[in-house]
Amino acid sequence: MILGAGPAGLVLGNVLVDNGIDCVILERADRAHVQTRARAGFLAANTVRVLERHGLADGLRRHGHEHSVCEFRTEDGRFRLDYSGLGTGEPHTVYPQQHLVTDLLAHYLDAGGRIRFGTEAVAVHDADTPRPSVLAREPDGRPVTWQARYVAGCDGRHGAARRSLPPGAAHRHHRDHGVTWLGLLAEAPPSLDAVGYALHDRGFAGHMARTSETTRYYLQCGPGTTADPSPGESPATGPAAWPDERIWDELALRMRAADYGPLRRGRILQRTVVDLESDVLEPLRHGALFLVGDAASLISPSAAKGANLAVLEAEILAHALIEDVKNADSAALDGYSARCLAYIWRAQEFSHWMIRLLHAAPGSDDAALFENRLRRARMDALRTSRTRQDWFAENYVGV
Ligand code: RFL
Repeated sequence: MILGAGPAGLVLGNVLVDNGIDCVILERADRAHVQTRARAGFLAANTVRVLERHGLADGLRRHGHEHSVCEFRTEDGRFRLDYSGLGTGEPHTVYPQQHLVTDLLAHYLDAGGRIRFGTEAVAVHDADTPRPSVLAREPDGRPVTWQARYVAGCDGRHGAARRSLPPGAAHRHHRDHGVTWLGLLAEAPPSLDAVGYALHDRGFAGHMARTSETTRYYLQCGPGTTADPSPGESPATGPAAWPDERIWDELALRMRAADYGPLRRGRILQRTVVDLESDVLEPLRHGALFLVGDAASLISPSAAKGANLAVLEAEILAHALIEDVKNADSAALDGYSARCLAYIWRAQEFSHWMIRLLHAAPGSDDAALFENRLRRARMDALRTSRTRQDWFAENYVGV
């Protein structure tokens, strides 16, 4: 039984079904919602290899495009890194997550995979007994209980899998990085041929291509900012504080458009408030319940790792389940948690480094001044040291 039809659940479902293992996916949302939820877009080279290995990469090969340059804009000027010529020499593939999910779903259904849309998992019961089960709510609200030999919790950070862990079953590592971004999707072509990272006294701004007609932008904003209207919200932090015009003016200022070229403006299609947080559960297994993707660990989008980890972990779990079910060999299942956590902590470490590269420490006391001098030196090393650039490229494009 798989909870959730995001990248993790669908990669897992596809590999299992293609290997003759029966499974059912329970997905809370309807199909249209799942196929239009815009989130990630930068796929690491290893993610593309995983998808290719399982015949899941046709769409991204046809419609995705390679991307390999990032541009940093700071008070000291700008510099570009072509990371496909550094580190492991690999580019990203840009392919919107909702298109990937659409492809994965089509492949899964074509292969005879079973999925229940509009069905919310409520709780996983008896995961540490020989008879685990999932209590779910059908689209008409009726409760239903599914028996399963194994349950893969691919239902994200707020899903039933995490909630069902009994106290003490896992340690939760949590870090709030104290930075908030307004995540924006603009109906506008990309404004530069690179991922743009702009550091400015007023805060961070980021630019990431999605398609020829849409671009994702990030704007560091004040803590407490909200994207949806709420009763009693403050005019300074509510969505009304961020009309399209203010967003574009602020992006242009922080990205130094006057010096480096104008931004191509358009309608803002989506505003999401993203608090930069890290959250890792350890271990990722409780009896028959396995945590995968965002359910296992949450990572800030500063280094674009979340969807990539989800795909990687799903493949690792799929192979382990196949070994167990077909060959009665449970060694890989026993090693699932430790193996994935090694990747997760590497990604967390790099993401943490990126956060400290891209954001000024708040305040003007000695500690903040010291941190900000370190940040400037970090950027300077990235600008001038080939060794540091190789390290950056390897971690930026890898998982
Ligand atoms: P998902 O994609 O959240 O899918 C979980 C699915 O589970 C369903 N669900 C339930 N179903 C049944 N019962 C329940 N109780 C359920 N509760 C939830 C949900 O409806 C959903 O369909 O998790 P998954 O598969 O682990 O995939 C993780 C990725 O989606 C996530 O890490 C990335 O989107 C993060 N991320 C990025 N990652 C990258 O690798 N590269 C990027 O460029 C990138 N950009 C981003 C991002 C995340 C963003 N947000 C959402 C903060 C940009 C943004 C703005």
